[in-house]
Amino acid sequence: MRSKITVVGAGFVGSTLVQRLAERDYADIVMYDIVPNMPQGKALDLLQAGPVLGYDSLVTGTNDYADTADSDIVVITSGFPRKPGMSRDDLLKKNQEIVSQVTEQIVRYSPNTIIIVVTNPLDAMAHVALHVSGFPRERVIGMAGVLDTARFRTFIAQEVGASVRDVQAYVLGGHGDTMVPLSRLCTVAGLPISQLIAAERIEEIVQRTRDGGAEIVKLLGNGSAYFAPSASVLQMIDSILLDKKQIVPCAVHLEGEYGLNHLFVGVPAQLGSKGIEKIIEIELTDSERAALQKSASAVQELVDVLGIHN
Ligand code: A3D
Repeated sequence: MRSKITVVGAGFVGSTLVQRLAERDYADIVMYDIVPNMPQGKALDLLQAGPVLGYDSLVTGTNDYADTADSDIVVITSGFPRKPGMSRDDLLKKNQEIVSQVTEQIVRYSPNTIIIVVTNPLDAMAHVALHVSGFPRERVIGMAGVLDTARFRTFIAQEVGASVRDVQAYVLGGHGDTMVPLSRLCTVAGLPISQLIAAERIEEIVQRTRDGGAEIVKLLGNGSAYFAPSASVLQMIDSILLDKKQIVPCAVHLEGEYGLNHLFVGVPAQLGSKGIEKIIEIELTDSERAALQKSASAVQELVDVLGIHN
């Protein structure tokens, strides 16, 4: 039987993700949105690309959660995107309500699914999904680190004129201004970037990475990034569905790892058919640890506003 993936929210990130998934040709996909008819229209359009591109993925659009039943993976992209001048924090309460409602319905129809959260503010919304679902932490994962790391890798590759494939990096911490790009461990074909790029320039690239989402929001004028975010979710789904056991940075509910407790923070995790199969603890320097702690505190502030205690 083919795998089944549900994408909740048929907006920019959701529909671009469904397109990428359909083209993978390894699962049937259900696209849910509250807007009547819109997901059905997008699904039909994507279905009709199948004969041209050669995929058989069945893409269904719906406004009825019953159609999402028995999904192997559910991705939550529903919510309000960040507008210019709006901080991720502004979105908090609005999106908490949406993510709570969506999670209740997902759990009702797919009690064994793996949830990937994309809605911002990311770490806090992953917390909401974990809390409302009552799932073990292995089955609720936030997407942010793959994207933040991709941004860092893009800028490093451009700086040294290398292939993005040769650039390895990790960005840890919450998905926000306090994220922690680990420049010490960033390499180009195995060479530490400290041997290739001046320290001040690395700092500038780190800052541009931190502001990566805002830079695009400003340019677009309306809405936020979706090509790279959807590609980042796809990488996580690939690893889960194909049991590739890739180690990628993602938001995980930490229970003591990195000295942090009961909080979603971006760390490297191994993704396989069971969801999060292992959390990788990188040995950090004192300053990196302090930066991660600062980032975790920023996430904690949001979680405190949510009023969730677990
Ligand atoms: P957008 O194009 O507005 O799509 C959101 C969709 O959600 C719309 O089609 C809405 O109709 C739908 N929606 C609203 N409420 C509900 C509901 N209750 N049930 C089902 N669907 C609903 O936004 P987008 O696709 O650009 O972004 C979606 C979310 O992802 C936003 O919260 C973004 O901030 C977030 N995002 C996160 C990242 C990360 O790296 C974490 C990157 C990009 C976007």
